[in-house]
This record gives sequence, structure tokens and C-alpha cells, in this order.
Amino acid sequence: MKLSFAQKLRGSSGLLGTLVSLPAPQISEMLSAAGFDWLFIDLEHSTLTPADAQQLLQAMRGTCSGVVRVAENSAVCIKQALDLGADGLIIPQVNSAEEAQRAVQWAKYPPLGSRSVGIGRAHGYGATFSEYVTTANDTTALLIQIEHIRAVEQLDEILAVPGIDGVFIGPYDLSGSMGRLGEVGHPAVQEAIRRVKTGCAQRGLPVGTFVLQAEAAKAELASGVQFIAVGTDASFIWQSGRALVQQVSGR
Ligand code: 3PY
Repeated sequence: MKLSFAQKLRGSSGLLGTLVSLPAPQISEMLSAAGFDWLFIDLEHSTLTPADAQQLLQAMRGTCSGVVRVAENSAVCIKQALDLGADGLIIPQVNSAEEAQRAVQWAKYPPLGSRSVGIGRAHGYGATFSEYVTTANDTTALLIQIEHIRAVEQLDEILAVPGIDGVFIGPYDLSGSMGRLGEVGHPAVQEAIRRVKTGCAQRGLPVGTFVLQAEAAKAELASGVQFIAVGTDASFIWQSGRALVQQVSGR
């Protein structure tokens, strides 16, 4: 049986993903066939629409999970992404307990939240409606992004909000919010990241993050993050295309 991403997060570590930003189902077909555990389908920083996200999810193979980062923390973005069948959501820029509570309200069905009821791909277009609405709170992962120093300062209050299934650290935005844009290795940024990881560990909440290279991913997984997104579809194409041009033509 295919485990939900929420179940995988609770039961395993080292979940390897990558970020998908291009609107072609062949991309998620290839990346899931390549063996990634999960794909981070990014509607915040790309031209992907909810319809594109649905096609990307439909093309995925095997046991790979599709986690959608919504464009913003709003009722419409959250319900559309869940109804089209996302295995989990990443909510960007959650900077206070109130913002975390709003995400839970929109992402979880009553009594935990007040997610509105629709019939979509997630519900088997109606065929599996009852089963879906009774299990979705448990099987769809609600991941909030901690990516601003204000959020780190209010970490305890944010993590105490019931209904959050995990945290995804955004190191680049976090570094920017600390006046060190892109300096993710700076000691002050690393200290903020360490505080988030420690806070999550104390509450038993899975934590993940984003890195650009394989070596950094191995280091993060060794340090105990449960899930990681490495690189992007666009960066894979760019890097291998660029390397090929250099090898063949020396340019
Ligand atoms: C960040 O590093 O800020 C991110 O959101 C990565 O996805």
C-alpha cells in the first residue's frame, strides 16, 4: 500500500526530494521514476498554476509523494491544492502563531479546522468521498515554512499550534530577513536554523529544508533533518546542459 507523505514523515527519515517549477508532466514523471521520495511542486516561485500542479501529480510514478507549496497562505490556495490531490502542503512565510492557526483552519477538516468540502481529484471525484474526508486530516501533511527571523523569535508559540505536521526551513529567505541574503552558511543564520531544528526536535515535529547540492543534502540528513529538497528541475537542466557545452566546445 502506498504510504501517505504524512505517514512517511512520521515513520521514516532521509526523505529525498527536489523542487519542480516547470509546467510539464514529463518532469514529474521522470523525477519520480528516478527514485525521489517526494517532489516539491512550487506554486510560490514559478508560473505553475493549480491545473499544472494537478497534471504533475497525475504523472508521478510509484511511491513518490507530491507536496505543493501554495502561492500564499490563503483559503483559496490551500483548498485548491488539497482538492486536486496534493499529498501535503508547504505554506510559505508563516511568521506568527496566528498565521499558523489560519493555515490549520484552511487545511484541516472539522473538528480540527474548517476546511471547506469539495469534490475533486483528492476525493476520487466523489467515488471515495467518505473515505477521503474521514482520513485527510491524518494523511495530508501540513508543513509550515519558517523562513523569517520573526518566526524564529516566535517559534515556541508557532510550533504549539495543533494541526501542524512538520516544518520546512527556508534558509535563503531566512538569511535575507537577517540582512544576509544568500549567506546561508553565516554563523548567525546557522544559529537561527539550529534553533528551529532544536525546537522541532523537542516537540517531535519533522523538519526539512532546501539545499542546492548533493553534499549539502547529505550533511543535512546526517544532522537529523527528516526530509530534504535538493536543487530544482530547472537547475538540473541548466547544469547538465552547461556542462555538456563546456565539455564539447570548451566555451
Ligand atoms: C528559502 O530558502 O527561502 C526557500 O523557501 C527554499 O525553498
